[in-house]
Amino acid sequence: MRKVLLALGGVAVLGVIGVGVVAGAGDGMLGMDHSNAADSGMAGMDQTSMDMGGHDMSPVNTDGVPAAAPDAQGGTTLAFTRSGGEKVFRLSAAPVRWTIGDGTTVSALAYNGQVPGPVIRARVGDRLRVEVTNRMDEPTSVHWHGLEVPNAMDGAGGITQPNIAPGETFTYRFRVTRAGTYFYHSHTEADRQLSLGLSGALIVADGTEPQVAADVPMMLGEWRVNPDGNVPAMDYDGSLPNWFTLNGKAYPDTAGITVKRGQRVRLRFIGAGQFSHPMHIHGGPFKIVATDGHPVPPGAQLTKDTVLVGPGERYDVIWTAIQPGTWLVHCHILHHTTNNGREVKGGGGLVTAIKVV
Ligand SMILES: [Cu+2]
Repeated sequence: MRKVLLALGGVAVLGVIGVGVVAGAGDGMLGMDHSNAADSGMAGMDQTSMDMGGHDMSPVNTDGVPAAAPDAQGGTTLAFTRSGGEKVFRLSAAPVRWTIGDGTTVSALAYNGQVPGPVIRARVGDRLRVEVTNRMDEPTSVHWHGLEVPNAMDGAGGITQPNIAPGETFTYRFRVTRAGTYFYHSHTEADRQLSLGLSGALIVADGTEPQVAADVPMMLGEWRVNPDGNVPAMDYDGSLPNWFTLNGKAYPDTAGITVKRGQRVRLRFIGAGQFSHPMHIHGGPFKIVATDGHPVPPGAQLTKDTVLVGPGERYDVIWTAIQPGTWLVHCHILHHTTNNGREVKGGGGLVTAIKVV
């Protein structure tokens, strides 16, 4: 609710520039005091649409929901069966109590009980059938971010399909036409559901990818953990994230990577949350070989040591292990390398390491 007010306030300011700016400053909008904005009765606000906006900030109800094992990993490869020329995958969305690490457990929404959801791996030309069952008490849908699918399969809840009601199953069918790094996520109350864990990587291969010793999807995400529980992390006061996760875990509980000197690592950074993360690798540069699922021609590949990964973006980078040692991979917004504001064993949050032996 509060976020909707902020957004509408912004529209009003933009729409009536002279008056809007003065009114905004005067009524506390610039100070982000949303209560004042509500009281001021900003022009153009539609109470009904605000209610329908329904940015539900409540924690996930996990009463009676078993906790995943503290060392359970998200992003495991999703098994499939074959039927009628299709690869059949099954996703089930349900609440889970998920340990993000460093002794902290959140109430999350998860696909197949893990955060992030399992990785769907496919090959160009595959026909996919993904059966999505909603085991939550709120409606949902699944969007295939970056894939070119028929409109009716696009998963924009309430736009291209009715939402999947609690207890129901919806079947998505489409053919994958391009190799690359994609992800799937809820597109119903996405502000809430994606922030609370409903996303997973989708990797399409065509056999022409550069060969590497380790190929690692890295889903970047954020959490707002309060003393009495957690709520969706969003970009406004009161809900700013204080925990940051790489594939559903905060350092020192993030999974590391081990390769030999001279070998190459492909990291597939996926901006799965609502914040931007400049991802930096120690120990040598990397090449950006693909962006948003599109290969970068060799002559255009930037050599860098930091890449800013915004929400929704994917960057595939290839890093070569030049020297032995433990080389950090981390976000360079260093607040994002803390756990609730503190460092543990040299970092927190969006930190992992490549060990070169
Ligand atoms: Cu960051």
